[in-house]
Amino acid sequence: MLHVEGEVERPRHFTTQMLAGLPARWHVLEVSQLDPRRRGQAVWLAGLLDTVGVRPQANYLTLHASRDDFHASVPLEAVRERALVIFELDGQPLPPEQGGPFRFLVLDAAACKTAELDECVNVKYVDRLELSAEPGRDNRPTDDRAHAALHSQDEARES
Ligand SMILES: Nc1nc2c(c(=O)[nH]1)N[C@H]1C(S)=C(S)[C@@H](COP(=O)(O)O)O[C@H]1N2
Ligand SMILES: [Mo]
Repeated sequence: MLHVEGEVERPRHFTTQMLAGLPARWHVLEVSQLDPRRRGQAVWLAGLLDTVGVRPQANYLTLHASRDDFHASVPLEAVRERALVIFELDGQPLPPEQGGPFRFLVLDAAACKTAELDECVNVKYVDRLELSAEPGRDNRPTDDRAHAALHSQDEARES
């Protein structure tokens, strides 16, 4: 389940099926056309936000993955028009090896640690999108060692 909550008019959650049922104009049928390293069907963040109604005081978007306790918080305006949630692959829910059931994706994110909006913000297993006035929880790695450790954990899990 993907929850969208915080500074929104109508907090709600989505299942894979509910995402699939959103208007076609909010869907990207094959995300590899926008980012060749990713596959699957996605919905634009802007579409999700449209369904909940963003309050004017919402300045930050925080992505929560409770599965591995990973969190990232970014300025909403920076991602509003260029982020997606990937939710389906080959007609099935996105598998966990690909970061499913829901994976956040920012197009043209910078390389890790080079900017606030880096690839580390492509949160896997995201289960909650939280809008807030102030920055939210963020435990992305801040130095090389922490970052390398996180990636080796990732590889261990994926192999
Ligand atoms: N839930 C979760 N999402 C995560 C991470 C993580 O450890 N947990 N690592 C991040 C980091 S640091 C990077 S660089 C990208 C890597 O994604 P990729 O392996 O698909 O390229 O995922 C990001 N999303
Ligand atoms: Mo990263």
